[in-house]
Amino acid sequence: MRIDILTLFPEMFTGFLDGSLLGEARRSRLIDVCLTNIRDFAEGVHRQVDDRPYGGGPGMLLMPGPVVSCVEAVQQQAAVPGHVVMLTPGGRRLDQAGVEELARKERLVLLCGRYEGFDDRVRETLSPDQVSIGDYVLSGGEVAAMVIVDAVARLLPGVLGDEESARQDSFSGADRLVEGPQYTRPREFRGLRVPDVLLSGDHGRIARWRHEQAVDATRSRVPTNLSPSRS
Ligand code: 6GU
Repeated sequence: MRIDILTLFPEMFTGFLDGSLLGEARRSRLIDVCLTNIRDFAEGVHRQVDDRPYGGGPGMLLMPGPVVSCVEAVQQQAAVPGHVVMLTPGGRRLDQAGVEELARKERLVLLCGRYEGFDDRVRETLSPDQVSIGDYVLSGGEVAAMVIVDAVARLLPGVLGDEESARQDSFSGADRLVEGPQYTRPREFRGLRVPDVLLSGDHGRIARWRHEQAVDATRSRVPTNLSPSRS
């Protein structure tokens, strides 16, 4: 997969992209991440990318010219056009099903905003997939883009090494359950013992116990929606 990240702050991504899972995936050519600075597409001596909102109001907006030119130039850099994702708190809220959908794309173009947001003609011109990572406000789309890259990358074949671990993750599979508790050595820690069933060697019983624990964990964390069915 190729992922283009369009941002005014490409340096924010350097440590993140070199990190263990992503760094390894990039070195193995499983994922190609390309950073482009939106400011490179600004005009004039001042390379201006933002301006005050018409009608008044706080802060600055990203101007449509540099943003749209940047997306168009980046789209020309590869044979296949990318699925354009605009990171904005007003977008559709990302969940694991949404991540799986993005992971099926051959190419993603992640458009990071700063300041108070984008001039709306960016949306009108590009018809991007508008995505939010949750109902809170970040100072820019960069951290949200990192969240998407991380969550998408670990679903790509070969990135995790163990394909089963992605399938067993919380929110994965048809039932979308969170994972229940897990334990490693020692068998007893400060008086807390590992549940006997996990030491029983009875794989059927262990699987049933884990499913019950996942259902309980899902029920106790979700306020009203998403009521998992017991089976
Ligand atoms: Cl994608 N951008 C910003 N600025 N804030 C957010 C967000 C995105 N998702 C949640 N909050």
